[in-house]
Amino acid sequence: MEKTFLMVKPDGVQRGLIGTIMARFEKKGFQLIGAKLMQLTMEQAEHHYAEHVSRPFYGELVEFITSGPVFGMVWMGDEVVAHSRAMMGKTNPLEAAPGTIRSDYAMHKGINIIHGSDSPEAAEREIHHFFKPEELVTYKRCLDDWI
Ligand code: DAT
Ligand code: MG
Repeated sequence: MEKTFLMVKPDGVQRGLIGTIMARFEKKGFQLIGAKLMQLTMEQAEHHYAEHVSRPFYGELVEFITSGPVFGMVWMGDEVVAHSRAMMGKTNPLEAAPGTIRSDYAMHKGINIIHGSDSPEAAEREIHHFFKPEELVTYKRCLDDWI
């Protein structure tokens, strides 16, 4: 079953949106298999955003993501990567479709509430980076036949 790594960014944590965001993924039907509050180190931030190292916004990006606690989550379900990207909306909240997380709760492209893996391969990499195997719990849900 596909997995993804989602992370409520420091703006979402400070604004009290962890529960609101988790509720969207729970109600959709995805299964939570891991979650934790983390204060990222500069090393973790640089590793996580390594693909953006040459972009002009990179300095601000790692500064922002280490500016306060983040809430990391691992969710599981059919095509959870694509579904969660759709539920998040485009990077720039101005371009995100109404009803998406970034459209509903954010205004600025650098301060956009949530991170989500952009492919199943990236998800595997990011889950491995932030979670130990024993921090993930898989279990049978009685509602799986209905989703
Ligand atoms: P996403 O988070 O939608 O996967 P991304 O991987 O292209 O977007 O970029 C990672 C983060 O970097 C993004 O969530 C916010 C920031 N960012 C991206 N493009 C930016 C830009 N043009 N100006 C400022 N911040 C930007
Ligand atoms: Mg990305």
